[in-house]
Amino acid sequence: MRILVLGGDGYLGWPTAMYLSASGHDVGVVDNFAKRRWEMELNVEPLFPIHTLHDRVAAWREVTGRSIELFVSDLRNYGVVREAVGSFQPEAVVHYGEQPSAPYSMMDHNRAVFSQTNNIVGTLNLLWVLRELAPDCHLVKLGTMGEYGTPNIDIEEGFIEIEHRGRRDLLPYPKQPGSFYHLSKVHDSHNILFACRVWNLRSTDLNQGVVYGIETDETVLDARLATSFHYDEVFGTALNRFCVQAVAGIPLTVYGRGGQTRGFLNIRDTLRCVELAIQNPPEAGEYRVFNQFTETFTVLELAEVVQREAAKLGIEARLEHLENPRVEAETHYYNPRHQKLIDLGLQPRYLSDVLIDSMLARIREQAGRIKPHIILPRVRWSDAPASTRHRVAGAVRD
Ligand code: USQ
Repeated sequence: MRILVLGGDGYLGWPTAMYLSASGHDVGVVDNFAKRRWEMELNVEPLFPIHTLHDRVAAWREVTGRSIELFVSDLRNYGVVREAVGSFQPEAVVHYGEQPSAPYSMMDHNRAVFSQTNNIVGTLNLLWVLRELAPDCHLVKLGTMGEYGTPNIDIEEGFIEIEHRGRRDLLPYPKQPGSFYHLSKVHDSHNILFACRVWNLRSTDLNQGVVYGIETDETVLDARLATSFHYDEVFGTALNRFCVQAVAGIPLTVYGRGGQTRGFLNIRDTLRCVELAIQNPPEAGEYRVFNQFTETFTVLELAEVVQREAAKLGIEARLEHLENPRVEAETHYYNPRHQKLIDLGLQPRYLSDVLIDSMLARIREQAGRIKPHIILPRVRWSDAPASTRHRVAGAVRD
Protein backbone atom coordinates (compact mmCIF):
# COMPACT_ATOMS: atom_id res chain seq x y z
CA MET A 1 0.00 0.00 0.00
CA ARG A 2 1.16 3.59 -0.60
CA ILE A 3 1.28 5.34 2.79
CA LEU A 4 2.22 8.94 3.48
CA VAL A 5 3.35 9.71 7.05
CA LEU A 6 2.94 13.38 8.00
CA GLY A 7 5.29 14.50 10.76
CA GLY A 8 7.76 11.83 9.67
CA ASP A 9 10.66 13.43 11.55
CA GLY A 10 9.03 13.10 14.99
CA TYR A 11 9.16 10.78 18.01
CA LEU A 12 6.37 8.59 16.57
CA GLY A 13 6.36 9.58 12.89
CA TRP A 14 9.86 8.31 12.11
CA PRO A 15 9.47 4.89 13.80
CA THR A 16 6.06 4.52 12.12
CA ALA A 17 7.54 5.27 8.70
CA MET A 18 10.30 2.66 9.20
CA TYR A 19 7.87 0.07 10.59
CA LEU A 20 5.50 0.42 7.63
CA SER A 21 8.41 0.39 5.19
CA ALA A 22 9.80 -2.78 6.81
CA SER A 23 6.35 -4.36 6.42
CA GLY A 24 6.61 -3.91 2.66
CA HIS A 25 4.57 -0.73 2.12
CA ASP A 26 5.67 2.14 -0.14
CA VAL A 27 6.20 4.92 2.38
CA GLY A 28 6.64 8.65 2.01
CA VAL A 29 7.35 11.09 4.84
CA VAL A 30 6.38 14.74 5.05
CA ASP A 31 7.89 17.18 7.53
CA ASN A 32 8.82 20.85 7.75
CA PHE A 33 11.24 20.32 10.67
CA ALA A 34 9.19 22.63 12.87
CA LYS A 35 9.95 20.52 15.96
CA ARG A 36 13.65 21.12 15.45
CA ARG A 37 12.99 24.86 15.38
CA TRP A 38 10.94 24.72 18.60
CA GLU A 39 13.79 22.79 20.21
CA MET A 40 16.17 25.61 19.29
CA GLU A 41 13.67 28.21 20.49
CA LEU A 42 13.56 26.59 23.94
CA ASN A 43 17.18 25.38 23.94
CA VAL A 44 16.18 21.75 24.49
CA GLU A 45 17.26 18.67 22.58
CA PRO A 46 16.43 14.97 22.40
CA LEU A 47 18.47 12.73 24.67
CA PHE A 48 19.92 10.63 21.87
CA PRO A 49 21.71 12.34 19.00
CA ILE A 50 19.31 12.59 16.05
CA HIS A 51 20.50 12.78 12.48
CA THR A 52 18.75 14.91 9.87
CA LEU A 53 15.73 13.29 8.25
CA HIS A 54 17.58 13.19 4.93
CA ASP A 55 20.41 11.24 6.59
CA ARG A 56 18.00 8.92 8.39
CA VAL A 57 16.22 8.11 5.13
CA ALA A 58 19.62 7.42 3.53
CA ALA A 59 20.67 5.26 6.51
CA TRP A 60 17.40 3.32 6.26
CA ARG A 61 18.12 2.59 2.58
CA GLU A 62 21.70 1.57 3.40
CA VAL A 63 20.66 -0.74 6.27
CA THR A 64 17.54 -2.33 4.74
CA GLY A 65 17.67 -1.63 1.01
CA ARG A 66 14.25 0.04 1.28
CA SER A 67 13.42 3.55 0.11
CA ILE A 68 11.34 6.16 1.90
CA GLU A 69 10.37 9.18 -0.19
CA LEU A 70 10.91 12.51 1.56
CA PHE A 71 8.82 15.67 1.13
CA VAL A 72 9.86 18.85 2.94
CA SER A 73 6.46 20.53 3.25
CA ASP A 74 4.59 22.73 5.67
CA LEU A 75 1.00 21.53 6.01
CA ARG A 76 -0.20 25.11 6.45
CA ASN A 77 0.66 25.71 2.80
CA TYR A 78 -2.17 24.30 0.72
CA GLY A 79 -0.08 24.27 -2.46
CA VAL A 80 2.70 22.12 -1.06
CA VAL A 81 0.28 19.66 0.60
CA ARG A 82 -1.44 19.36 -2.77
CA GLU A 83 1.89 18.76 -4.46
CA ALA A 84 2.96 16.04 -1.99
CA VAL A 85 -0.38 14.19 -2.10
CA GLY A 86 -0.65 14.65 -5.87
CA SER A 87 2.78 13.24 -6.55
CA PHE A 88 2.74 10.41 -3.97
CA GLN A 89 -0.89 9.29 -4.54
CA PRO A 90 -1.33 7.76 -1.07
CA GLU A 91 -3.91 5.11 -0.27
CA ALA A 92 -3.50 5.96 3.43
CA VAL A 93 -2.21 9.09 5.18
CA VAL A 94 -0.98 8.80 8.78
CA HIS A 95 -1.17 12.28 10.24
CA TYR A 96 1.20 13.07 13.13
CA GLY A 97 2.16 16.45 11.66
CA GLU A 98 1.10 18.69 14.53
CA GLN A 99 2.49 20.65 17.45
CA PRO A 100 2.24 17.87 20.11
CA SER A 101 2.92 19.56 23.44
CA ALA A 102 0.34 20.79 25.96
CA PRO A 103 2.86 22.95 27.87
CA TYR A 104 4.09 24.56 24.62
CA SER A 105 0.53 25.61 23.82
CA MET A 106 0.12 27.14 27.30
CA MET A 107 3.40 29.13 27.38
CA ASP A 108 2.07 32.39 26.00
CA HIS A 109 -0.45 33.92 23.63
CA ASN A 110 1.74 33.46 20.55
CA ARG A 111 2.33 29.79 21.12
CA ALA A 112 -1.33 29.12 21.90
CA VAL A 113 -2.33 30.78 18.61
CA PHE A 114 0.47 29.02 16.80
CA SER A 115 -0.50 25.60 18.17
CA GLN A 116 -4.09 25.97 17.08
CA THR A 117 -3.48 27.56 13.66
CA ASN A 118 -0.69 25.13 12.88
CA ASN A 119 -2.69 22.05 13.84
CA ILE A 120 -6.15 23.04 12.68
CA VAL A 121 -5.19 24.76 9.42
CA GLY A 122 -2.77 21.94 8.52
CA THR A 123 -5.48 19.33 8.97
CA LEU A 124 -8.07 21.45 7.19
CA ASN A 125 -5.73 21.84 4.20
CA LEU A 126 -5.20 18.10 4.18
CA LEU A 127 -8.96 17.45 4.17
CA TRP A 128 -9.46 19.76 1.19
CA VAL A 129 -6.56 18.15 -0.67
CA LEU A 130 -7.90 14.65 -0.01
CA ARG A 131 -11.31 15.74 -1.23
CA GLU A 132 -9.78 17.04 -4.45
CA LEU A 133 -7.06 14.49 -5.21
CA ALA A 134 -7.55 11.32 -3.16
CA PRO A 135 -11.15 10.96 -1.95
CA ASP A 136 -10.77 7.21 -1.33
CA CYS A 137 -7.61 7.64 0.75
CA HIS A 138 -7.91 6.58 4.41
CA LEU A 139 -6.92 9.38 6.79
CA VAL A 140 -5.45 7.91 9.99
CA LYS A 141 -5.32 10.92 12.28
CA LEU A 142 -3.54 11.02 15.62
CA GLY A 143 -5.92 12.51 18.13
CA THR A 144 -5.53 12.28 21.89
CA MET A 145 -7.24 10.76 24.91
CA GLY A 146 -6.95 14.26 26.34
CA GLU A 147 -9.82 15.34 24.09
CA TYR A 148 -12.23 13.79 26.60
CA GLY A 149 -10.74 15.21 29.78
CA THR A 150 -11.66 13.39 32.98
CA PRO A 151 -15.49 13.21 33.14
CA ASN A 152 -17.17 11.47 36.07
CA ILE A 153 -18.64 8.79 33.78
CA ASP A 154 -17.13 6.06 31.58
CA ILE A 155 -15.46 7.35 28.41
CA GLU A 156 -16.64 5.71 25.18
CA GLU A 157 -14.74 5.43 21.90
CA GLY A 158 -15.71 8.66 20.21
CA PHE A 159 -19.50 8.45 20.47
CA ILE A 160 -22.04 8.07 23.26
CA GLU A 161 -25.68 7.03 23.07
CA ILE A 162 -27.79 9.64 24.82
CA GLU A 163 -31.44 9.55 25.75
CA HIS A 164 -32.91 13.01 26.15
CA ARG A 165 -36.56 13.79 26.79
CA GLY A 166 -37.66 10.43 25.48
CA ARG A 167 -35.54 10.41 22.31
CA ARG A 168 -32.21 8.65 21.66
CA ASP A 169 -29.23 9.44 19.47
CA LEU A 170 -25.58 8.43 19.05
CA LEU A 171 -23.60 11.64 19.44
CA PRO A 172 -19.95 12.69 19.63
CA TYR A 173 -18.70 12.12 23.17
CA PRO A 174 -18.50 15.42 25.15
CA LYS A 175 -15.05 17.00 25.12
CA GLN A 176 -13.39 18.71 28.08
CA PRO A 177 -9.75 19.04 27.03
CA GLY A 178 -7.08 20.39 29.37
CA SER A 179 -4.91 22.66 27.19
CA PHE A 180 -4.99 24.70 23.98
CA TYR A 181 -3.03 21.85 22.40
CA HIS A 182 -5.63 19.26 23.40
CA LEU A 183 -8.32 21.67 22.20
CA SER A 184 -6.66 21.82 18.77
CA LYS A 185 -7.22 18.06 18.46
CA VAL A 186 -10.88 18.48 19.42
CA HIS A 187 -11.30 21.07 16.66
CA ASP A 188 -9.56 18.71 14.22
CA SER A 189 -11.92 15.92 15.18
CA HIS A 190 -14.93 18.09 14.43
CA ASN A 191 -13.51 19.12 11.06
CA ILE A 192 -12.71 15.53 10.10
CA LEU A 193 -16.13 14.24 11.16
CA PHE A 194 -17.73 16.99 9.08
CA ALA A 195 -15.55 16.24 6.03
CA CYS A 196 -16.42 12.53 6.20
CA ARG A 197 -20.12 13.34 6.46
CA VAL A 198 -20.21 15.94 3.71
CA TRP A 199 -17.54 14.73 1.25
CA ASN A 200 -17.66 10.99 1.88
CA LEU A 201 -14.04 10.88 3.03
CA ARG A 202 -13.01 8.03 5.36
CA SER A 203 -11.05 8.51 8.56
CA THR A 204 -9.90 6.86 11.77
CA ASP A 205 -9.23 9.23 14.66
CA LEU A 206 -6.78 7.50 17.01
CA ASN A 207 -7.31 9.02 20.43
CA GLN A 208 -3.95 8.10 21.81
CA GLY A 209 -2.78 8.11 25.41
CA VAL A 210 0.69 8.98 26.66
CA VAL A 211 3.38 7.03 24.79
CA TYR A 212 6.53 5.75 26.47
CA GLY A 213 9.64 3.98 25.25
CA ILE A 214 12.83 4.57 23.36
CA GLU A 215 13.24 1.69 20.98
CA THR A 216 11.40 -0.19 18.25
CA ASP A 217 12.56 -3.13 16.12
CA GLU A 218 13.70 -0.64 13.49
CA THR A 219 15.37 2.06 15.61
CA VAL A 220 17.74 -0.55 17.08
CA LEU A 221 19.07 -1.56 13.66
CA ASP A 222 21.50 1.36 13.56
CA ALA A 223 22.31 4.30 15.85
CA ARG A 224 21.46 6.67 12.99
CA LEU A 225 17.85 5.41 13.05
CA ALA A 226 17.17 6.46 16.66
CA THR A 227 14.02 8.40 17.40
CA SER A 228 13.76 11.77 19.08
CA PHE A 229 13.26 11.08 22.80
CA HIS A 230 12.49 14.13 24.92
CA TYR A 231 12.69 14.55 28.68
CA ASP A 232 12.38 18.33 29.07
CA GLU A 233 9.31 19.92 30.68
CA VAL A 234 7.75 20.92 27.36
CA PHE A 235 8.21 17.99 24.99
CA GLY A 236 8.95 15.19 27.47
CA THR A 237 6.06 13.10 28.84
CA ALA A 238 5.50 11.51 32.22
CA LEU A 239 7.17 8.08 32.23
CA ASN A 240 9.97 9.03 29.85
CA ARG A 241 10.76 12.02 32.04
CA PHE A 242 10.72 10.02 35.26
CA CYS A 243 13.27 7.56 33.86
CA VAL A 244 15.64 10.36 32.88
CA GLN A 245 15.16 12.10 36.23
CA ALA A 246 16.05 8.90 38.08
CA VAL A 247 19.28 8.54 36.10
CA ALA A 248 20.11 12.24 36.54
CA GLY A 249 19.61 12.06 40.32
CA ILE A 250 16.79 14.63 40.19
CA PRO A 251 13.68 13.95 42.33
CA LEU A 252 10.87 12.57 40.18
CA THR A 253 8.53 15.44 39.36
CA VAL A 254 5.06 14.31 40.43
CA TYR A 255 2.73 17.26 39.78
CA GLY A 256 0.43 17.84 42.74
CA ARG A 257 -1.03 14.78 44.44
CA GLY A 258 -0.20 12.53 41.51
CA GLY A 259 -3.63 10.91 41.35
CA GLN A 260 -4.02 12.11 37.73
CA THR A 261 -4.89 8.96 35.78
CA ARG A 262 -4.07 8.61 32.09
CA GLY A 263 -3.99 5.90 29.45
CA PHE A 264 -0.48 4.79 28.50
CA LEU A 265 1.05 2.66 25.76
CA ASN A 266 4.39 1.39 24.57
CA ILE A 267 5.78 3.08 21.45
CA ARG A 268 5.82 -0.34 19.75
CA ASP A 269 2.08 -0.62 20.30
CA THR A 270 1.57 2.78 18.69
CA LEU A 271 3.04 1.36 15.50
CA ARG A 272 0.90 -1.76 15.67
CA CYS A 273 -2.28 0.26 16.31
CA VAL A 274 -1.62 2.46 13.30
CA GLU A 275 -0.99 -0.66 11.20
CA LEU A 276 -4.23 -2.26 12.41
CA ALA A 277 -6.18 0.86 11.51
CA ILE A 278 -4.62 0.89 8.03
CA GLN A 279 -5.30 -2.82 7.47
CA ASN A 280 -8.96 -2.40 8.44
CA PRO A 281 -10.12 0.81 6.76
CA PRO A 282 -13.51 2.40 7.39
CA GLU A 283 -16.20 2.67 4.73
CA ALA A 284 -16.39 5.74 2.51
CA GLY A 285 -18.10 8.47 4.54
CA GLU A 286 -17.26 6.79 7.86
CA TYR A 287 -15.53 8.63 10.70
CA ARG A 288 -14.59 6.33 13.55
CA VAL A 289 -12.64 6.77 16.77
CA PHE A 290 -10.38 4.25 18.49
CA ASN A 291 -9.12 4.91 22.00
CA GLN A 292 -5.47 4.00 21.64
CA PHE A 293 -3.84 2.98 24.92
CA THR A 294 -3.29 -0.33 26.66
CA GLU A 295 -3.52 0.39 30.42
CA THR A 296 -4.11 3.22 32.84
CA PHE A 297 -1.88 4.45 35.67
CA THR A 298 -1.84 7.35 38.04
CA VAL A 299 1.19 9.58 37.73
CA LEU A 300 2.20 8.59 41.26
CA GLU A 301 2.04 4.88 40.43
CA LEU A 302 4.37 5.43 37.49
CA ALA A 303 6.84 7.39 39.58
CA GLU A 304 6.82 4.62 42.19
CA VAL A 305 7.48 1.92 39.58
CA VAL A 306 10.44 3.89 38.24
CA GLN A 307 11.70 4.45 41.78
CA ARG A 308 11.53 0.71 42.49
CA GLU A 309 13.27 -0.31 39.28
CA ALA A 310 15.95 2.34 39.69
CA ALA A 311 16.71 0.95 43.16
CA LYS A 312 17.51 -2.42 41.56
CA LEU A 313 20.22 -0.67 39.54
CA GLY A 314 21.59 0.96 42.67
CA ILE A 315 19.97 4.33 41.90
CA GLU A 316 18.20 5.94 44.82
CA ALA A 317 15.40 7.94 43.18
CA ARG A 318 13.33 10.31 45.31
CA LEU A 319 9.80 11.49 44.52
CA GLU A 320 8.79 15.10 44.93
CA HIS A 321 5.21 16.37 44.86
CA LEU A 322 5.65 19.70 43.10
CA GLU A 323 2.95 22.33 43.09
CA ASN A 324 0.94 21.38 40.00
CA PRO A 325 1.76 23.80 37.16
CA ARG A 326 -1.37 22.62 35.33
CA VAL A 327 -5.06 23.03 36.05
CA GLU A 328 -6.34 19.47 36.20
CA ALA A 329 -8.11 17.07 38.56
CA GLU A 330 -5.57 15.37 40.80
CA THR A 331 -7.88 12.58 41.92
CA HIS A 332 -10.78 11.57 39.72
CA TYR A 333 -12.79 8.77 38.17
CA TYR A 334 -11.28 7.42 34.94
CA ASN A 335 -12.62 4.48 33.00
CA PRO A 336 -12.18 4.87 29.24
CA ARG A 337 -13.11 2.01 26.93
CA HIS A 338 -10.38 0.73 24.62
CA GLN A 339 -11.81 -2.32 22.95
CA LYS A 340 -11.84 -1.58 19.25
CA LEU A 341 -8.12 -2.06 18.60
CA ILE A 342 -8.12 -5.21 20.73
CA ASP A 343 -11.00 -6.52 18.59
CA LEU A 344 -8.86 -5.89 15.50
CA GLY A 345 -6.05 -8.00 16.97
CA LEU A 346 -3.92 -5.72 19.15
CA GLN A 347 -1.93 -7.77 21.68
CA PRO A 348 -0.82 -5.17 24.22
CA ARG A 349 2.72 -5.02 25.47
CA TYR A 350 2.02 -4.03 29.06
CA LEU A 351 4.48 -1.95 31.03
CA SER A 352 7.00 -4.34 32.51
CA ASP A 353 9.90 -4.06 34.90
CA VAL A 354 12.11 -5.33 32.10
CA LEU A 355 11.10 -2.46 29.86
CA ILE A 356 11.79 0.15 32.53
CA ASP A 357 15.13 -1.50 33.31
CA SER A 358 16.11 -1.36 29.66
CA MET A 359 15.01 2.27 29.38
CA LEU A 360 17.07 3.17 32.44
CA ALA A 361 20.08 1.33 31.00
CA ARG A 362 19.80 3.08 27.61
CA ILE A 363 19.39 6.46 29.31
CA ARG A 364 22.43 5.77 31.49
CA GLU A 365 24.55 5.40 28.35
CA GLN A 366 23.65 9.00 27.49
CA ALA A 367 23.71 10.38 31.04
CA GLY A 368 26.36 12.92 30.06
CA ARG A 369 23.91 14.55 27.62
CA ILE A 370 21.16 15.18 30.21
CA LYS A 371 20.61 18.91 30.82
CA PRO A 372 19.22 19.10 34.38
CA HIS A 373 18.02 22.70 34.01
CA ILE A 374 15.39 21.83 31.37
CA ILE A 375 13.57 19.35 33.61
CA LEU A 376 11.68 21.35 36.24
CA PRO A 377 8.28 22.71 35.12
CA ARG A 378 8.09 26.45 34.55
CA VAL A 379 5.08 26.71 32.24
CA ARG A 380 2.00 27.41 34.37
CA TRP A 381 -1.58 27.02 33.17
CA SER A 382 -2.87 29.83 35.39
CA ASP A 383 -1.60 32.50 37.74
CA ALA A 384 -4.56 32.00 40.09
CA PRO A 385 -3.88 29.91 43.20
CA ALA A 386 -5.50 26.49 42.98
CA SER A 387 -7.85 27.24 45.89
CA THR A 388 -9.52 30.16 44.04
CA ARG A 389 -10.10 28.40 40.73
CA HIS A 390 -13.65 27.98 39.48
CA ARG A 391 -14.66 24.37 39.81
CA VAL A 392 -15.60 22.95 36.42
CA ALA A 393 -16.79 19.36 36.05
CA GLY A 394 -13.82 17.15 35.29
CA ALA A 395 -11.30 20.00 35.34
CA VAL A 396 -10.43 20.63 38.96
CA ARG A 397 -12.82 18.36 40.77
CA ASP A 398 -11.18 16.31 43.50
N1 USQ B 1 2.97 14.97 34.85
C1 USQ B 1 3.61 14.92 36.08
N2 USQ B 1 4.95 15.14 36.09
C2 USQ B 1 5.68 15.37 34.97
C3 USQ B 1 5.01 15.39 33.72
C4 USQ B 1 3.65 15.19 33.69
O1 USQ B 1 3.00 14.70 37.12
O2 USQ B 1 6.89 15.57 35.07
C5 USQ B 1 1.52 14.72 34.79
C6 USQ B 1 0.71 15.84 34.17
O3 USQ B 1 0.35 16.80 35.11
C7 USQ B 1 -0.47 15.08 33.59
C8 USQ B 1 0.10 13.72 33.23
O4 USQ B 1 1.33 13.60 33.94
O5 USQ B 1 -1.45 14.89 34.55
C9 USQ B 1 0.39 13.54 31.75
O6 USQ B 1 1.23 14.59 31.32
P1 USQ B 1 2.26 14.37 30.11
O7 USQ B 1 3.13 15.58 30.03
O8 USQ B 1 2.91 13.03 30.23
O9 USQ B 1 1.28 14.24 28.86
P2 USQ B 1 0.28 15.31 28.21
O10 USQ B 1 0.66 16.71 28.48
O11 USQ B 1 -1.10 14.89 28.58
O12 USQ B 1 0.51 15.06 26.66
C10 USQ B 1 1.07 13.86 26.12
C11 USQ B 1 1.58 14.14 24.73
C12 USQ B 1 0.41 14.55 23.84
C13 USQ B 1 -0.66 13.48 23.89
C14 USQ B 1 -1.08 13.20 25.34
C15 USQ B 1 -2.01 12.02 25.47
O13 USQ B 1 2.55 15.18 24.76
O14 USQ B 1 0.88 14.74 22.50
O15 USQ B 1 -1.77 13.91 23.16
O16 USQ B 1 0.10 12.85 26.10
S1 USQ B 1 -3.13 12.22 26.81
O17 USQ B 1 -2.37 12.53 28.02
O18 USQ B 1 -3.86 11.00 26.96
O19 USQ B 1 -3.98 13.35 26.48
